[in-house]
Amino acid sequence: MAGWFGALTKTRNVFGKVFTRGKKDGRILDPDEMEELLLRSDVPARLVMEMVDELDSPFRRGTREEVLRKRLAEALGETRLFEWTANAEPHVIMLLGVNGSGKTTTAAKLAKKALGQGCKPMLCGSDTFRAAGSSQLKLWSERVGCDFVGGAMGHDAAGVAFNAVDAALEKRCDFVFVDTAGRMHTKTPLMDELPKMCRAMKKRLPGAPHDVWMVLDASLGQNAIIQAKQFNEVVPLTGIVVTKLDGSSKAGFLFSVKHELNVPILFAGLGEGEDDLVPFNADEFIDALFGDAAEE
Ligand SMILES: Nc1nc2c(ncn2[C@@H]2O[C@H](COP(=O)(O)OP(=O)(O)O)[C@@H](O)[C@H]2O)c(=O)[nH]1
Ligand SMILES: [Mg+2]
Repeated sequence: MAGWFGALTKTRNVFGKVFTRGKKDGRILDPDEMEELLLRSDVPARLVMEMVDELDSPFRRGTREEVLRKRLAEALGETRLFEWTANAEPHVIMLLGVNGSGKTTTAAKLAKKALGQGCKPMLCGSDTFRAAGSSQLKLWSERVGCDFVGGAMGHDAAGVAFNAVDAALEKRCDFVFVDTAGRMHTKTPLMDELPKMCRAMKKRLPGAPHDVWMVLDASLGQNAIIQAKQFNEVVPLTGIVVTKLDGSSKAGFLFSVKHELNVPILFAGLGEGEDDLVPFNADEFIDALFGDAAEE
């Protein structure tokens, strides 16, 4: 299983230079150089300006690394752990995002996690937009060993979601992970399908979907935030799953999530394998960004 430190190599290569290889000719980076590095890893500009000012201030409290860590930790906010509990009724979690962000893989990884916690998951393949959309998740359900309800291409996604909740109630599942078709946040008809799916699930199980998680591809950096804001306007998000942290040099965008969306980051994808999903942990994330860079 991939770990934080290995996964964040690319972002650290940019970010970590602030302290390690950032000492040019034996001197510490000047504020402009530091600003450029932080911006390159997609740390939000507002935060970069504040941090650089503070780092440079004669009234700075603590080492520069301490100041930076404290500011970054504040920007991330407290780590929120998702609780895996067996439920009297299925807890329905809908996964949204643009094409290729990692929704299907994440649904499978979550089902595997639920099984590992002694819970009974159901996977719902409601990506009826593409021929392989639902069958891809069906294969995953066979691999991880859990129930599956899906629909063929062209089927009504809301109907598929309804059927999955119905089956999950009957089979007494603890969780339903509803994989959805990838959609661009700018395409109105497809975006309109999301509230319709929610209404369909609610008809069968009041309260469903209990959670709506946006799956964000870390390699998109700040663009991922723009997408999430638009989805959030159509269906209010309750959590973020960040994928492909392992391939991204722009993981600094995560420092925008609390300020821009005020939604917790719950899980992080650190690789393609079914076990490469870990609970998001703010301290581990920040530690992995700094590496063993020590300063002053
Ligand atoms: N490296 C890496 N690849 C991932 C991760 N999550 C998903 N992928 C890959 O991203 C691609 C698209 O994933 P998929 O789940 O089909 O995206 P979807 O279109 O949102 O359903 C696949 O090749 C996945 O293996 C991750 O955390 N790390
Ligand atoms: Mg998919």
